[in-house]
Amino acid sequence: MSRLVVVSNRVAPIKAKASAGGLAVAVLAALRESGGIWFGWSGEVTHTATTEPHVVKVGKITYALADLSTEDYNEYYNGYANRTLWPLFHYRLDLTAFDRRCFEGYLRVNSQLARQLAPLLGEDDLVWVHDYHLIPFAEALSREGCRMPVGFFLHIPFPTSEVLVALPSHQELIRTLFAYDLVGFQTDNDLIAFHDYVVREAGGKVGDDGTVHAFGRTTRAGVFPIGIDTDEFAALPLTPEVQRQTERLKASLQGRHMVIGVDRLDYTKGLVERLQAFEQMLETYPAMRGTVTMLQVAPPSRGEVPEYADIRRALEATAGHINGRFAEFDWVPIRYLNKPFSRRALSGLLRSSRVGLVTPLRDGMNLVAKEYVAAQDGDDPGVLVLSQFAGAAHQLDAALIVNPYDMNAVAEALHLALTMPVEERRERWSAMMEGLRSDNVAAWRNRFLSALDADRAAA
Ligand code: GDG
Repeated sequence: MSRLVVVSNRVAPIKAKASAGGLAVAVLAALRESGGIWFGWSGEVTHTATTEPHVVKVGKITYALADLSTEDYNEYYNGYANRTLWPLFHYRLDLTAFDRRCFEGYLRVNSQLARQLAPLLGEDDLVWVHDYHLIPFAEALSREGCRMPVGFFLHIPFPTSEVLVALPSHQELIRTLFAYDLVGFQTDNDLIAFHDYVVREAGGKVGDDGTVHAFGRTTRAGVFPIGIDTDEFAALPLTPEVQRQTERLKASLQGRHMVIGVDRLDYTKGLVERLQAFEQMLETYPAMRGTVTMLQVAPPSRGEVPEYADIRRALEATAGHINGRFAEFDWVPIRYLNKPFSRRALSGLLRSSRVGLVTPLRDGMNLVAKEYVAAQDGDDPGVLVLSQFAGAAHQLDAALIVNPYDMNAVAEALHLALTMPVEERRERWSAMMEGLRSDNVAAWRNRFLSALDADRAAA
């Protein structure tokens, strides 16, 4: 069997797993099963970048970690990845900054990283590259003479052509996707947007068999919605420590229902709009005041990017305003926690909540939506209220699907969720849980890797 080599910008912390993002959670689950190499940035910023990665073996996984220089970090990571591609791919043209120097830094770091990985690779390996930081990675690997199959998975949305063409040098960037043997997206919409770009902007062709031709090259593209480790997540709440925490939480709620939101503190997650919808619900339904508490967990993220400081301030102001308006001496409507929790603690919080409110303005998939469902008690499950703009809405259609920009609609859905009879809650939950069990993270990994290996298997 081929060895799996995963490449991603950040590699999950080797010991502490406190606040891994969605990609790291999924990749770790995928690698734990088969073992292999996980290569990426160590998270360290040093005076000069490494020329050889540090290698650490933990169980079945070999971690190969490269350091970045300050210049690399500013141009490749904070600059092009987080201030250009992230906002643009999430349809936030208003927040998209473009700087040619950062684009060059992005290409340079991709080449630098490929040069460090190449000596560790063998021709039987399967290389799986993840996410928008590393779009040009396969092209850089082929310049190093690597010829094994290389696949790419985009965790975030692929924007429509009209948005993508606002990116200077968009052709130069998208052309590099064609150096992969397989390109995977989260949803049909993303694949359609990619095909549309190929045909209308690159003058290319889309074949019936998943092949895509443009820029004088051919690749294959498909949809591979990411899953979670459903059974593992469902079993997490059973530890005594989490049970104690749940008891404390229950005591503090004094019989009130809880609505929960869990998100990295990011402007794509619709946090301000969500709190405003909660406020709207309290305004429209005065009887709900004092009977429900909203808990928003929002660990800080990308703090050095100015737009993230802005969203943090806006969220604090909104939570403060709503609490000031509605709080009583014995009830506060919003509990806002700006810190990370352990996965176990998080699953206990999700399980204790009558409503999971997951309302991103745009999201590749959104694993929290899936984790919320997996964490529920099947006899008395909570209700998921889910944005139509999360990739997860394509699969979790038994959730209450909402438009996160429509504050009144979200407020109505919240009220419906809080008053939904148990039979309906059970029905919706069972339908979603079935899908989450079959389309779990192992299925995602296996489907992607067998598609990537298909040519070699057929030879
Ligand atoms: C990207 C895409 C796509 C959150 N707070 C804590 C914590 N988390 C965990 C959640 C979940 C993960 O982080 C977040 O995943 P999401 O999918 O919700 O969002 P992104 O980080 O934006 O992920 C996204 C994903 O990649 C995978 O393809 O779904 O669309 O944007 O697992 O539980 N974990 C811990 N403490 C926290 O406080 N331990």
